[in-house]
Amino acid sequence: MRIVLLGAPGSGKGTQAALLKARLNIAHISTGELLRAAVAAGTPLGLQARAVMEKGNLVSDEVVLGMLEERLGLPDVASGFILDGYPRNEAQALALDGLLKRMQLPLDLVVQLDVPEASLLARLAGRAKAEGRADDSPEAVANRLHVYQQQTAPVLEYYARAGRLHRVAGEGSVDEILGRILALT
Ligand code: B4P
Repeated sequence: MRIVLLGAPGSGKGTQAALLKARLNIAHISTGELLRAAVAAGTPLGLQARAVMEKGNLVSDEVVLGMLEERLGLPDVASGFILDGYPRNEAQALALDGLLKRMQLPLDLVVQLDVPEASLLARLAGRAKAEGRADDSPEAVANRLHVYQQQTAPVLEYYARAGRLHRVAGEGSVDEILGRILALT
């Protein structure tokens, strides 16, 4: 099973992807996690990405695509994957279609976690307190939501136009939401 999980910052993508990985025994590929790992390791890519991420902006398409292509080449992808945090703009959606076609890995499911903005703000404020992630500051969160509306909302349209988008209500208990996604698999 190959799944793309879309949703605004704080919509629960990371949370649900971890559960889907365990339930479906497939790889969890989070571009945000891959970038945070590069930042923590201080690689050249990480040094470049750090300032961009702290402001809540998107890292360049070229960098993220290269990172994703490398990740999709690892053996665990053979059992399937959940892609969490990619694509984030229309260019990335087109690049993903091209990449997966070339790799002969067609998608089975595209899911959007739908969460009202007030809940997103409350969740991210909670995580800022609990984890202190640099991009959960109020300024960065406001920018991330703006970037989502401007750049990522067209990705939803892209998949909806092709009749491939499944919307799932992203409020309720984590298990309830997991059940809604699993019902689509
Ligand atoms: P991400 O790591 O993708 O971060 P995110 O959008 O905030 O989602 P996240 O997975 O963390 O939140 P979640 O909803 O799980 O991206 C971070 C940055 O990396 C981006 O801003 C960008 O700079 C860069 N980046 C990543 N991908 C990129 C790409 N493709 N191109 C360019 N740049 C890229 O969880 C949020 C909170 O909600 C948690 O505290 C969780 O516990 C809570 N929560 C989850 N489910 C809940 C529920 N049902 N009820 C209540 N709370 C819940």
